[in-house]
Amino acid sequence: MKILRVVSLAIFLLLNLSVVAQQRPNIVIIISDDHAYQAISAYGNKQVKTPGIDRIAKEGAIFKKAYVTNSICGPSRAVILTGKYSNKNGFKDNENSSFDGSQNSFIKELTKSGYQTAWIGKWHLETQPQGFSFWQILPGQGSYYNPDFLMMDGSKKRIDGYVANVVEDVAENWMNNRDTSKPFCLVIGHKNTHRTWMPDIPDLGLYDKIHFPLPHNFFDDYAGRKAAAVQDMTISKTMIMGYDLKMYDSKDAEDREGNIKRMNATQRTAFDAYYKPIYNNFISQHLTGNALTEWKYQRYMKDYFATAASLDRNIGRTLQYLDEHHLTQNTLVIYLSDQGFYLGEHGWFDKRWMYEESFRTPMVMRYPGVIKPGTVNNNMVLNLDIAPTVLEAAGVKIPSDMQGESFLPLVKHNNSKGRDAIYYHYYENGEHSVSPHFGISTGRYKLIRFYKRVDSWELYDLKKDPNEMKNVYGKKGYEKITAELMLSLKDLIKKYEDEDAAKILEQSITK
Ligand code: SGN
Ligand code: CA
Repeated sequence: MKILRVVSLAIFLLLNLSVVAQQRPNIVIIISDDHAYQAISAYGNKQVKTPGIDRIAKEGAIFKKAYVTNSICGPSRAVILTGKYSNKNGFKDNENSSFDGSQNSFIKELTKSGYQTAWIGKWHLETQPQGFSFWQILPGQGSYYNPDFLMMDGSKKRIDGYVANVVEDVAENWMNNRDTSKPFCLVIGHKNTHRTWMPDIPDLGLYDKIHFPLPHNFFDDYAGRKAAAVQDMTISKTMIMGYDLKMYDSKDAEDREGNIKRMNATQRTAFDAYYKPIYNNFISQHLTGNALTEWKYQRYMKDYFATAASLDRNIGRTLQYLDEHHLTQNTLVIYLSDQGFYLGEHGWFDKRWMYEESFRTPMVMRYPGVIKPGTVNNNMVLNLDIAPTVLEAAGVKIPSDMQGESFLPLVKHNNSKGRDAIYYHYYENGEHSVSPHFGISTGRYKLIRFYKRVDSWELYDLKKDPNEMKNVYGKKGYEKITAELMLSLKDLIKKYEDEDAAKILEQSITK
């Protein structure tokens, strides 16, 4: 009798444990590369369609004020993983940093608590992933066509096809073979829409009929903004006709291009059949000056949006996979980019700045039963907050040294106030010549300190000047707000223990 009771108690406990295990949500985080919020229909773009991303927003929440703490690829991913600013996780820039994988991450916390965890696709943190049940990553920036992958056993594997499709295939294959007795956390890292914006073959020409209007500050003269005046990221000067826009004057030149060289014969034939007539037409027009720059902008937009089409389609595939495997109801899905991107604003492509287009990132999140469909969130949230958010959803204690804050309460109770200011620090001082800078944004005002390349302060009133064209630092009437922002900036620097920034501030005060 006693044995029977012990056995039934054990069965009862086991059943309950498995129910608890089942109740912990699965987590799918999709991170794209350089995908601008301006490029998404849910964020108001009327010229392109992004049904995959829009579906997440419609069935969950759209974050209208999601920002990054350091607008560049590797650093952003390191922040997402660790929930810590670059000065704490050590990965400050893409040029000299290499990620210390021995430090803690939300993935390690999830793995420890019984989740199956995987990272598939773009990683870009130099060192190998640590603490995952599985990973299969693109080396460095990865390739659009027939990408190579680094495998867990140290080998390299080339997979035929277009990168976004292949990454999704690998992700689905991992989900098919996972241990279904455990909840899972899968990060899908897409290469799209990184430079050099190479669309999948069926998407070539997708937007050729559309004329993209120039942003009204396309011909910015950078007056009053020292750092903007010395950058090297304009469509007019920096964007390359061959490498970026695929306008090659000879087959030899095209053959030398690594991204093209790796295409198979079928891909190359289709690619050339699309770009050659565009090249011939371009040559016949003899464009110069602004007309040439505007032509480059149209080509940039057409390639960029066609590359984004495949990203969105594969996000749609992930959602469909969850539907077909009855996982939708118990899976939290987050889509975000590693940062925002310039689609011609200020005449630019690329990212890096604390100006809105690169500082802000698209972010949508679906969490059935927790987030009301159609939620529009206007709180200032950060990529820094992903780690604690995911841990809270998984019921795992958030390590006290994580610097982000879970935004689950903000989306659960959509009237919560959230932060009143956010802190930013960009360190790199190389390609594209963007000066290192740090600063504070309250949503209404933004105070930026540039250092190293240029030494200057900028202040913007985003209500009066949403496109950040008029630096009002030192202008009459802004003394009070400048002093207030300076104090808050100091507080945040202290809070996040950013010693580099603290020193620079101190020096500028004693100067
Ligand atoms: C490459 C690109 C840059 C880009 C960085 C960082 N040049 O260096 O345009 O800013 O990546 O991008 S390229 O000639 O190699 O395309 S990030 O996505 O890794 O942040
Ligand atoms: Ca990026």
